[in-house]
Amino acid sequence: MSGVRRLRPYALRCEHRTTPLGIDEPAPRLSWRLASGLRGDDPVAHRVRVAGSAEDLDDDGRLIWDTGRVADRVATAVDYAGPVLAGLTRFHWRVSVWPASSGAPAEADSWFETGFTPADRWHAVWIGQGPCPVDVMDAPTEGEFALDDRGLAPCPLLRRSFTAPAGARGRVHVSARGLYELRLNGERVGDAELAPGWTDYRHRVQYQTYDVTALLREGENVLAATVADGWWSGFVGFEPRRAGAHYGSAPQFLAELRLTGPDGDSTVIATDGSWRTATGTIRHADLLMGECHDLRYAAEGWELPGFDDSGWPSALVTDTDHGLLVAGADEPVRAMAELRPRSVKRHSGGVRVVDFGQNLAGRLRLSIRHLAPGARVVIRHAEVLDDSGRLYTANLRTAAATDVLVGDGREHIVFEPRFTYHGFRYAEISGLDESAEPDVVAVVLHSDTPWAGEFDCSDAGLRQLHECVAWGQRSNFVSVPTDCPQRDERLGWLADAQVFLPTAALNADVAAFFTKWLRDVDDARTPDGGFTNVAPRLVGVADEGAPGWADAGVIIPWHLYRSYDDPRFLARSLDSMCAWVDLVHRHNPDLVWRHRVGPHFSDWLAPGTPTPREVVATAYFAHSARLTAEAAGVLGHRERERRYRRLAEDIRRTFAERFVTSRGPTGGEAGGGTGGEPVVRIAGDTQTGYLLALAFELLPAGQAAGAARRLAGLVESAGPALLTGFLGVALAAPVLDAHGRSDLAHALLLREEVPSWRFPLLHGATTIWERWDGWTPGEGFRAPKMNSFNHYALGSIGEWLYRGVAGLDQAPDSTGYRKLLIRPRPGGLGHASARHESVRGTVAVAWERHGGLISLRVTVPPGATAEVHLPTTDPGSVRESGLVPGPDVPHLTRVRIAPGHVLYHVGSGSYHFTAAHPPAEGRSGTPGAHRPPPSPAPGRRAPGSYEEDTP
Ligand code: RAM
Repeated sequence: MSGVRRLRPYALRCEHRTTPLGIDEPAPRLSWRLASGLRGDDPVAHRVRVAGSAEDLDDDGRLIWDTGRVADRVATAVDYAGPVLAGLTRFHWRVSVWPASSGAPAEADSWFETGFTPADRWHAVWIGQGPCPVDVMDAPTEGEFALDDRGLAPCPLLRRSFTAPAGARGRVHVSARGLYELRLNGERVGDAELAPGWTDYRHRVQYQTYDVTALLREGENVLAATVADGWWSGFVGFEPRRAGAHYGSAPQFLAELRLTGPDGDSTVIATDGSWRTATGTIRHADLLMGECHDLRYAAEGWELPGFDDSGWPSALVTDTDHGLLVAGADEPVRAMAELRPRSVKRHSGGVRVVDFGQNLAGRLRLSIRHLAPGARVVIRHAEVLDDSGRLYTANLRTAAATDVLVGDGREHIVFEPRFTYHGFRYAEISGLDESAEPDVVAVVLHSDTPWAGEFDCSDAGLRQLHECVAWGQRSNFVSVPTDCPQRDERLGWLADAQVFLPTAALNADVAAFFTKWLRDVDDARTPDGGFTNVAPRLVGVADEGAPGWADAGVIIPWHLYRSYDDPRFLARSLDSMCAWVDLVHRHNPDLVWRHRVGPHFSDWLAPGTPTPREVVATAYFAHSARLTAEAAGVLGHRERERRYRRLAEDIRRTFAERFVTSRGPTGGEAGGGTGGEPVVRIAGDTQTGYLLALAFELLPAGQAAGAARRLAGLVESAGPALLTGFLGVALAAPVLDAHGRSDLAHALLLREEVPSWRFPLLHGATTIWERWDGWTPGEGFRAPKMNSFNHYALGSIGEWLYRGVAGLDQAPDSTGYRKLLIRPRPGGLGHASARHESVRGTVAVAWERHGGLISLRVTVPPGATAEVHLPTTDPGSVRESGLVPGPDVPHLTRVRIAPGHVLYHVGSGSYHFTAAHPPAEGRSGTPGAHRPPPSPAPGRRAPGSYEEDTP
């Protein structure tokens, strides 16, 4: 077996992040994944040690915490439970994992650094510019883009110099009320964009910690910050009565640099009234409106030592409170990829329209030569073009999404806005030299959620659908999960997030991202205990949580717990979950949820007959009550578990009494009972009504099959097509599949007319549209007031590509992929494969049909098991790695033979099954406008490239 790698831990994480700085969780979770090249190479024990240095990990006498050897076959994480961790300190840790086979454990080391603890005192205070910054303002000229009218102000610059000894080490802790970019001696500190990220700044403000040792020099050093309005004081959302300045009126900054000299002496350089301030080239920067750089205002060298700032006024100390500062719990937004133009079209007046071939969230980087003093380059952004090939921007509503560069005559400029982002595929650039070829890239920005999923199959359309879903995720995970990245909205809508989470958590590791956002969800809660519709909460956007929206406060922690095997998602949310269910109950004692429904969005944007609102609401009420009971059960809160289980049961019964009728058994009618089954009808008789009732298991015993038949009938008679909106669509394929109609789920995926997923793809979509019919050949663009071409909600189908088409799933009672469920639904496809980097290790499935055989490859991580449903019509034909699977094949047991498949139970490791299988029927490829994904610029990771530390 030489060359085969044995059991080993990899991908060590602290709080779901790789070597994070600034952990302020007192009991951080330390986790690892497992890999092995052998079958059944499972762990039997683990040990975690924590020490103050890497060397100390080897010395048991110097450990800070030691779990000792813990006999455990499944755990891949521990929550630190040693002595209180000192703040602002690096801790090293080691995990040792013992395999069953031999005595020696496999080990891996990592580290994390703590942030401020209650025992650590901040020295920094909040600073900003005085109320009347000395500034010069040009009057807008005729025809110019006059964003000044919107009250946007130049970005404050803040600087302070200090001296450092040779060999000093430094950590800087940085935050802003607004957005910041910090430089040390002219070099960028860290690579976070749009930091410190969006939270409800009335409740908490994140700070980030950076290691700046490499940027320090002996002698004079300069900390130089630029701050911008961002979510703090800029435009956010769509509410005209409160379009901007939601939290404050001007940005503020806070930073604390802790220097440790070679002799161990420490010095603190912190923001205070001694910092100097001015304004410079950035004349305004706003998330929705865009950014303007006027190089004529450049204060050359202001970020470098030696600059004379004696003429700059002192910064104003705006606040000395540190109570709301928290360490950032997520990885920040970063520039994750760069795309080069696919085409550049010239229009009159030297205007170019650049097509990047991909709808995305980000901004341009433009390299420009010879821009005369006062000459302006204007960049506008759009997702789509109109019939004349010009930008269609009506759907951006009030978001100007316009960046401007004003030249000062210098020879070469690289222009990239720093405090804005746009949702776009196309950019219109005007003001460039007629003859110049624009040297431009699109910089893709999103929260750095390590990519953790791959999906492939023989159908180009489904591959493209997966890509569109993935790009929708990238474009909308920007500090918070937003609905869309382009118009004046970009809000953390709760329903959009809950329907998309199952897809998102397969595509990427979103554990840290959602850890942070669940705090926003919690901060947003109304005084009476209600979850809201958006988080962070925004004045002017209806607070009162709607059914399916507010319920995300219950659904999301539950799904995260299942995906990441981290019960703290539930522990942190349980009280709020209970409060939410109690609140709905209080207002609706008869258990039909019709009061305190907020704006009741219902099955948002569903075509066709609306589902009765009480059906939607009451189904969600039952679901939330049940998940709350489950969560209480996991956490061992027996009394609560019983209470909410009883409530869930009562709501379920009420749902059935009020909304479900059952006649029969009869036969014959469309969608009705056959074979003695009752005819089941749910009030409103809509697809979504049946989907909710079936997905949330609300039907009395014996009625599910009848309801599923009716659902299938409704889907079939519509096309087959879905007539569902945001809530229903997420449930469609999983529910049809669970009731034996994976064929219909496949049929929906093949449909090319409105409403379908393929229709937009055939008309050039590169991300999922907000509306099934956002554009049609007959009608053109739909309602510009609400028509995004980059909305992930309808992309919730992405989950079924992994779980259904490829067959990569976990059992209903499994958490963190302990018990895999491998059950491909080939439909008419020739092959499909999926891979997911789970908290336990790599899970992979690949199946292929060829020459009357199906081949199924499965990878099960150490410590996990799998139920493998091998689709075959001939159980006798099954081979595993060429052998007849019998008692002599270890780690593999045949459980049963069922119609159409054989079920095996397998242990960890890789398996290769083959069996007789009818050849693929139907299409395995789709004609139409399918295109390869855009290629990244050299030197960048491919967008969504697989996480780096895979085994
Ligand atoms: C719109 C967006 C969002 C949705 C709400 C109800 O503003 O489409 O996605 O959740 O409405």
